[in-house]
Parts: sequence; structure tokens; C-alpha cells
Amino acid sequence: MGQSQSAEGEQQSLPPGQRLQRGWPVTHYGPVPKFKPDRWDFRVFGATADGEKHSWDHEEFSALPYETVVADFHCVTKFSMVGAEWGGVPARTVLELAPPAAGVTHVMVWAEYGFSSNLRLSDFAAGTTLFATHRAGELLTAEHGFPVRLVVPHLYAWKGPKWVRGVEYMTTDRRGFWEERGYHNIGDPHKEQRYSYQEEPGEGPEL
Ligand SMILES: Nc1nc2c(c(=O)[nH]1)N[C@H]1C(S)=C(S)[C@@H](COP(=O)(O)O)O[C@H]1N2
Ligand SMILES: [Mo]
Repeated sequence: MGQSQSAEGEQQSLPPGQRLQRGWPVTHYGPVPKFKPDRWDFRVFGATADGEKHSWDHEEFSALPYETVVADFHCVTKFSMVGAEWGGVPARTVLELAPPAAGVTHVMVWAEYGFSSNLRLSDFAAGTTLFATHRAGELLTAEHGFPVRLVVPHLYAWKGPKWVRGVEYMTTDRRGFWEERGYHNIGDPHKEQRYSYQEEPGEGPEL
């Protein structure tokens, strides 16, 4: 086991408009993909520092340094879960192993079936952003994103794709799946950044 981080350990109250949910609901668009271990890879592409694509197969990805993060989880549909313990590979480790070029400002995290979510590089590089393989010490179930999902504890949960397959380094921002469909480009729950119509100039690409 590696280091442990806490995203909101001191946080007592939920973000505005959120309510506590017992259990852990399953929320996503579309079907649950079937995991095919010999076809699976995790790719880093786009504006990499060396101009090359990087990829790990499932065995290689599973051998990357493992850390845990304890964090709250806020869905934009207003349910929250508190104190979830996630385990997996920190986004920072991916940034170290496959560094971005100097001009990279944003990333697109890609999942099965073309689902995607865009993040500022600073949100992606945050110490608690994790490619989770485990929750509460157990492997994720298929519905919750097995084998890998992203967790970005300081943003709404749609910013964390389940069934992740890769990261694209970008030198300009582009909207992901939900960000194109009316959700806020940044998605900070403490600022209640739910919808794109709330965006201030500079918070997202033109709609
Ligand atoms: N691939 C994929 N990932 C996704 C989504 C999705 O539709 N597809 N929905 C997001 C949303 S809106 C939420 S709230 C969380 C829900 O995660 P859970 O089902 O594990 O609770 O997954 C996020 N990740
Ligand atoms: Mo959500």
C-alpha cells in the first residue's frame, strides 16, 4: 500500500443543494461495457512531451504504484456519498510516466463507447485525482467502472469517467460528453457549478 490522501477530511457540510445518500447508486448513460483483458489498454496520447503515444496493458497498469484517497462524492443530480475510500493509480503518476508537452493546459479523459470528460490540467494533476481500481479495499464492480474509473473528488462526479481507456493531452480546451450537453465546463460542487449557462467568461470554450 502506498500513501494515503484525504480530499475533504475536514469538510463537515455537504456542498450547496446536495443531500446524503445511503448506499452507492449506479448512474451512467448507456450500457455497462464488457471487460476484455487481452484487448484492454490504457493510452496516453495527444500533446505528449516526447511526441509519442504511451500505453499500458491491463497487467502493466495493475502494477503501477497504488495509493488510497478518502473523499466525498457528489453527483450533479444532488446525491452525495461521504468518506469513500478509493484505491488506484494517482493521475500524477500517469503525468510522471507519460509527461505532457509544455503547452498542455487541459486533458480529455476517454472511456469505453466514446464517453469523455475534459479537465483543466491543474484539476487532473491535483494530489487526490485518482484512476481508481478499488473502493473500500475491493475491486470495483462492472457497474461502478471496473477495471478503472477516474475520481476527481473536488469536482462533480461526472468529471470521473467509469471504464477509462485513456487520456488525451490538449493545448486548448474542448468539451467532453456531459460538458457538451449542458453541464458546466469546470463543475466545482462547492461553487455549485452545475450547468453551462452558469459559466463565466473564460470558464469554458464557446458553446
Ligand atoms: N463512462 C461513464 N462514466 C461516468 C458516467 C457515464 O455516463 N459514463 N456518468 C458519471 C456520473 S454523472 C456519475 S454521478 C458517476 C456515477 O458513478 P457511480 O455509478 O459509480 O455512482 O459516474 C460518472 N462517470
Ligand atoms: Mo452524476
